[in-house]
Amino acid sequence: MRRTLVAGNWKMNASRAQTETLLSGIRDAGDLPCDVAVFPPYPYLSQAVEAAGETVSVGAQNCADQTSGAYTGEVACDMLSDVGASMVIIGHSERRTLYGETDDVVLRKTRLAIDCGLTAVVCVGETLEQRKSGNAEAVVKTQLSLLLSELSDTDWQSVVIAYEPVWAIGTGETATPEQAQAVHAHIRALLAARNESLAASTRLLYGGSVKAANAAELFSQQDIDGGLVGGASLDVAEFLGICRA
Ligand code: G2H
Repeated sequence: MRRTLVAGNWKMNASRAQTETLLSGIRDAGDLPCDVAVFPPYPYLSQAVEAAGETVSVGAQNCADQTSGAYTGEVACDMLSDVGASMVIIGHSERRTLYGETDDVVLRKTRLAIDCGLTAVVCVGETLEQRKSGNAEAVVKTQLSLLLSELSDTDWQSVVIAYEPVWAIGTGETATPEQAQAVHAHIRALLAARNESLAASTRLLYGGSVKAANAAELFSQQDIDGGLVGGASLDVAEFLGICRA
């Protein structure tokens, strides 16, 4: 019942020309055996929405935790909806680490995204130090706890969770399928403790150096429903290879 989702997080990369190249490449690939989404930087969202056609979803990499007003440099969720975006990444580890996003901020942004009709792709994951000290699952549980206590079952229908171990992001080091599956199973169990059908329907993506060469093994794990792909989403052939995995 959970269709695989492959989502390309372009981070602070691309240009108008690259946006066109990447999206025409995905479009020209025709039917893919999964849902596909791309997350370009803000300036290219409208262009991406136009170029994406019906089958590729477009989302932003971040949103404001306010609705409007004197917040210089911020972009509100209803602006994202207004330009045709349908998804938004929230709480990526780069935002948590570099811009101080807390679990409170993540909850506020997720709430606003859902209220604006967006699907929130909420990222969680532990650092290497936390993994080495045996706390990976506890860290993820803490990062999810506000969402589990504050969002309604209906809200959860608009949430995708991306598990991204910080030590595997952009490092070329990927969690083994077994390591990733263990944390995904833990996340699904947390959801099940709240509501079994929520656990069965919520998509859990793995992120962290996903490539065409490792995607099939990761995606074949029982609780991994696709990937949030960074570096490899900037190369059409590689990204399509992941989609076909
Ligand atoms: C993790 C991922 C995409 P990469 O941040 O969100 O990036 O695939 O480059 O590790």
